[in-house]
Amino acid sequence: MEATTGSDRQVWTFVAVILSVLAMIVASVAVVVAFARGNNSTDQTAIRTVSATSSPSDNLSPSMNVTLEEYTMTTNLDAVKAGPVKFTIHNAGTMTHEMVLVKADSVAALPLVTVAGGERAVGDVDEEAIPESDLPGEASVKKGQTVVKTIKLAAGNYVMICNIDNKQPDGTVLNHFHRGMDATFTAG
Ligand SMILES: [Cu+2]
Repeated sequence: MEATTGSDRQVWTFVAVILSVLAMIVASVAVVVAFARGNNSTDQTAIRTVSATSSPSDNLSPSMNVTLEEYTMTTNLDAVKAGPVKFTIHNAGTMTHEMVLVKADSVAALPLVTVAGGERAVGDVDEEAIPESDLPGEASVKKGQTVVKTIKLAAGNYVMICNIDNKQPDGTVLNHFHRGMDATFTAG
């Protein structure tokens, strides 16, 4: 009996040691978490202070990435800084695409070709009906290629389109803008 009691005591001492070690681990984790939270809130305060003292356009990027493919146009940003903007335009598709910049409020505001028989098919964007001053720049990009081009942009809303026509074997025209190759952004 006494031997058993002694053994029990040893077991309880062991359990007590394990519990204290666990308690210390839990306490350490709590301290680390509290410290991390504290750091985080300090960072957020710092960011808020910076934003409050700078104008919105100071935070805008002077460069933008554009990806072209059948039949989408995607940008990595919704807004850029007005002035010279460096466009890095990658064609991830299997045919030639273009990026034509138009200073316009929306895709719906673009003039469309309504008369058949001209240079462009009905429903294409009528680039010839857009004033030169609202066409700041464009770039043609072959499949798999990347073109880097800096284009000067006044502040305002912009639409980029690929207005390429591909004549199909049946004689109809496939226009890339029709198929959804457009994107919008602002320069500020
Ligand atoms: Cu295209």
